Amino acid sequence: MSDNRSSLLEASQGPADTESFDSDAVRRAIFDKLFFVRASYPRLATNTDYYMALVHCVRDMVLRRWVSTAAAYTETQVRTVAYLSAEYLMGPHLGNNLLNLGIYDEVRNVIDDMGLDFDALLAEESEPGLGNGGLGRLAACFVDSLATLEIPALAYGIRYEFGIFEQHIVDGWQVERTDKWLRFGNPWEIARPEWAVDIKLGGWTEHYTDELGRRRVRWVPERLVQGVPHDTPILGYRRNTANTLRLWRADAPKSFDFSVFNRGDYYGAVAQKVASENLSKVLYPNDEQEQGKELRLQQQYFFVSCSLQDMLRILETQGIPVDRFHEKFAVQLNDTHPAIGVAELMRLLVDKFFMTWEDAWEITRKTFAYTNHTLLPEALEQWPVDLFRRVLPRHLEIIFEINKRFLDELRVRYIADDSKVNEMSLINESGERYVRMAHLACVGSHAINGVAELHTRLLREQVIPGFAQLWPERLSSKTNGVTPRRWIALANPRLAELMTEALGDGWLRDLDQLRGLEAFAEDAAFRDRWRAVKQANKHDMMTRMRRHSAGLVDPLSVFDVLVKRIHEYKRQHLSILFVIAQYLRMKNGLADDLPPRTVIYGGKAAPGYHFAKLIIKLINSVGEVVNNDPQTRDRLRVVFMPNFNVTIGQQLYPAADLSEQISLAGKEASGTGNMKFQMNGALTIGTMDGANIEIREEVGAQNFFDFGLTSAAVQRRREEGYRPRDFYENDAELAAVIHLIESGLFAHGDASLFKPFVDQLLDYDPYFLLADFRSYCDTQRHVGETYQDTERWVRMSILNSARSGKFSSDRTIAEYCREIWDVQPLSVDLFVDHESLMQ
Ligand code: NBG
Repeated sequence: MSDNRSSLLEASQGPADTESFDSDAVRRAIFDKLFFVRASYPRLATNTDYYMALVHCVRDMVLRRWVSTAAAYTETQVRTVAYLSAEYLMGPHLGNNLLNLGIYDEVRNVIDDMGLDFDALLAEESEPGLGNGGLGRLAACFVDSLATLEIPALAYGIRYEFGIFEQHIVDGWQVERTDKWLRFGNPWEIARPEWAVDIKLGGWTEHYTDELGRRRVRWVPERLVQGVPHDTPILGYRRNTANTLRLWRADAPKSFDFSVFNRGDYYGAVAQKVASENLSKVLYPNDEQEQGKELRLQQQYFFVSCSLQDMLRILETQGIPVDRFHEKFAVQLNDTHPAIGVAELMRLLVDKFFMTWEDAWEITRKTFAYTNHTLLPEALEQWPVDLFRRVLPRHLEIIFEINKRFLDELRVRYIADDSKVNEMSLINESGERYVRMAHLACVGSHAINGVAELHTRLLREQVIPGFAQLWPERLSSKTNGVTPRRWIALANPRLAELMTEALGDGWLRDLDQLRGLEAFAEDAAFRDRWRAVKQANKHDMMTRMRRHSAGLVDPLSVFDVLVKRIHEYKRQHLSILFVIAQYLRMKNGLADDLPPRTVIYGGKAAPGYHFAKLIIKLINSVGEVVNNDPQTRDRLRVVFMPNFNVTIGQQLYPAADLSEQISLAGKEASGTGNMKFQMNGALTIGTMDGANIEIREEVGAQNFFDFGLTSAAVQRRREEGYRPRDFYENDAELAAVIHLIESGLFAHGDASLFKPFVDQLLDYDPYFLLADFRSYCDTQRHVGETYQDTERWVRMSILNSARSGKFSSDRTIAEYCREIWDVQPLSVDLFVDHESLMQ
């Protein structure tokens, strides 16, 4: 064996964990990869080359676990979770894999010793932004926890060629640029063309009687598309388990008819191929809003059908009969995007496997479970019946049949109550007819869940009351969580080290152990160290921000952070109203002796959401005035961090003193950023919305700054008739803030720019900013006073982290496993050598 082979094998098999880490072998392996993968050598190598070389070494180590896991699952035929999600916001893989392998510091040292900049290599990775926001990031945290808890799982989705757009800020406005995350190739994935599947689209159906006299349906499609799986390993933390993230790329069909070429229609044939590839071309950049675009329905059907066909292939490989589908797979629908799966599984079982409708329906219902992620009515997916028929003619028939049977059940149950039938029908018949995807998901699932307690209650009472009444036992709450591996250990190594020093490292897999920090909150020396960590993180952030914003930010100021998608219901504009109020106070010499503040915003607006884009412009415009005013700039700063994503989140959460979670109560299903801040020791100013309520419950009211109307109060106000102008007329400070915006001060004298903004607030204000303004400002001032008392603040900060155990996604996933999926962990043995698998 050549030297090269042996060092590669050593590196891929040797450093199974920290104890056996062999620095020399890893260094040699990196040089080998530089040579054999990048065709380069040290004098020529760029950071990209070194990054790729390192990734290939790490990949080898992960692959060994991946193949061992696949072997364990195949041999044991174990029950498996199939998570269906149109979005995964994974964040960069390299650091996370090093952490999970337990060799992060060791590899950093090797790279340092080579005279390279480890952080610069990590920064080479462009993150796969295959999601919009909370929903996609939740899916990423879930796959991390599934692997760490050693749960057999397959995560299915779409391999978008272009993920969420890159946000640039030009003259204060958001400008979108395409995200070319695949530009340099993706070393983490392995394509599996041998498992490609064909997908039908469009066309018509034919009903006929087969040779045995049975009624059958044939779907004659207008076109075919091929789905090619691209697999990425998802390693558990210090585990041998490496699950699979299987993303489908659309391509021309296997049976692509090249005869068109011969007929001379070369362009026609190529156009067909391009049309196929379009299906996985780009992620729709809207969170919480449905656009009803045909291509989007095609995307959803594409990945769901690919995934279900893939599961059928796995059944066949393992010799499991189709009628045990629901025993092999627990399929989770992440929101309604994959809800078409209910009709697709019915189609496969009835039309392809010739099952009776009743048998197929039983299997389908036992297979699926559905998570709802939103209370916003405009985000509940509905497809016009005509469009649906055009894309999925057979599925429309199946949905009509499901509906007919379902409505008949309702008619028997609720005699003489037609309202029930209209309310719960899968078809909205109130005007143009629509297919209601949430209802399809509810009817086709054995379990339905919300993502926080309040959200689930509002679902029960307001969104799907009929279903909740009909099947109360099916609806439950599974409060969201986030992975402490990425969001503490990787993002905040200083804090992680302090935690581990105090408690040992068990907290990484059992976050409740952070409770042990409570005792340290009373230890002055520990508090000093805790504070020093936060200061160091803020200092790092300051250095980074200097690149994005004019001037210097004071790391001793309160870092007040509001990062999430820009949306009216999330009320970034409420926060900016307070900033303007503070500015006015300072200008009028009324300023209290509150500590200096740096208010940091980040988040993307959907490209077609004009009001959200205007909010970004307002933030930047206020920043321009405040940051350049010598009278205020040392005490108040406004920074908008462009292109907020997972990578930037990892830098920001650890540097925050204050976490802003200020949605209108009753609108934010859960929130997950709120949890990341809490774990990293930020205090929260928040409304009684989503998981904020549960965070406050955990940390105690005295360690949480709550404000604003409750969801019940909002509802009451709405019923009474809300008049925002009353608040404006009765609050001089609020009126002054509004006037200042109206004056054109923030628009270089142009009074028209923010007029739509002011008009909306005064006469409509659908998100009750004016109603909550007073309470918010007063609470913000209370935050400032509290911050002055450093010892108290630090104590509160420690208690916040200490009591964040509930919000680990490990807890969430354990609940899904127990109460919805009925799956057990399977620990994986590492195979010793390849030969053992070859027999
Ligand atoms: C979002 C909610 C958040 C929630 C995440 C994850 C969508 C459609 N919904 O409040 O707005 O935390 O889902 O559950 O993105």
